[in-house]
Amino acid sequence: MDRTVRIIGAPMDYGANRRGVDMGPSAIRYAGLADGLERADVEPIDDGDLSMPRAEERDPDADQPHGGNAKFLREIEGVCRRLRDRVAATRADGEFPLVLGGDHSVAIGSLTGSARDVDLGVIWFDAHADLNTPETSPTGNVHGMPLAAVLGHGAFGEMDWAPAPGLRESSVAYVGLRSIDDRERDLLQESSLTAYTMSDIDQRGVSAVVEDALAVATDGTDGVHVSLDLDWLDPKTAPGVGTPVRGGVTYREAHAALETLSRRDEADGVLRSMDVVEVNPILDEANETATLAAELTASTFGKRIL
Ligand code: HAR
Ligand code: MN
Ligand code: MN
Ligand code: MN
Repeated sequence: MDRTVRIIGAPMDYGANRRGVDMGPSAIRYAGLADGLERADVEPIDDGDLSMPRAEERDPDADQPHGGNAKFLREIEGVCRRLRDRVAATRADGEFPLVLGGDHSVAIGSLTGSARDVDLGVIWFDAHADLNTPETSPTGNVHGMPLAAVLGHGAFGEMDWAPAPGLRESSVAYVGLRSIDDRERDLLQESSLTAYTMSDIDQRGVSAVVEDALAVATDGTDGVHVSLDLDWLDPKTAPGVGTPVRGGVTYREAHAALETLSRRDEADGVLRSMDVVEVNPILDEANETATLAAELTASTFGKRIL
C-alpha cells in the first residue's frame, strides 16, 4: 500500500438549496469507494461522518450572525471549523484527507485544514465558480461562496478565520466553468485566479487543460488540494446533483482529467487532500452519480484499466 487515505464524511446540506446532498457520504461509500481505493493500492481508513447540528425549524435566517444573505451561516461555520481541524490533524499524521460532501460549503473546512502551515495550490473542478459573497450571491446559498470565504472576499461573520495565509488566488485554477453569476464574474475578472472554462476544454482537450491547472497549482506551493464538484460533469452522466448545468464533461473526459492528476502525483506526490461534493442521491436513479464519484476518486489515486 502506497498511502493511507482517511475518509471523512461531511453530510452537510446547509449550504445548498435542497435536502438530499446530506446523503452523499453514505451513497458514495455504498457505491464501492473503499474497494476502488484498494484497487488503486491505497489503504482507506473510514473516520465516519462529522456530526451536523440540528436545525429543528430549519429557518435559514434564524439568528444568523449578520442577518446577511448567507443562509445557515452559523451552522456552516461550526461544521467547517471542526472539519478544518480534522483535516489538519490528518495531514499532521501523514495521511491523505478525503472529504465526502455534502454540499460545496464543506470546502471551507477542507481547504483551511489542508492549508494549515503550508502553501496550498487548488484545482477546482466545477460548473460554477463558487466565488459569490454574501453581498453578491443571487441565492444566499453558501455552496456558491466557499472560494470567496477562503480567499478573504465578502463579510462572512464569525467565519473570519477562513482566509488562510497559505492560500493565494494565484495558486487556484478552475477547470470546466460554465455557469457564473454577473457580479461573480466581475470578482473573478478582478482576481488573479486562473479559470479554464468548458470552451478551453473543447479547444485544447481536457488533459492539456489539467496539465496547465497543475502548473498553476504547483508553482511555489507545497501541494495541491483537489475539489471535485460532481456538477462539473454533464448532467446526462451525473444527474444526481442539485444544480445541474448542461454542457459538462463526459464520463471519459472526467476520468482522463483525474488520471492526469494521478500520473503527476505518482511522479512527485503533489496531491495532499481532496473533496468530492454535491452528490445528491435523491435526484438520481440507481445511485449513478455516487458510483461515478467513487470511480473518479479511485482514478485520482491511480486505479488503471490495466
Ligand atoms: N452561482 C449560484 C449561486 O451562487 C449557484 C452556485 C452553486 N452550486 C454549486 N456550487 N453546486 O458549485 O447560488
Ligand atoms: Mn461547487
Ligand atoms: Mn457546482
Ligand atoms: Mn462578526
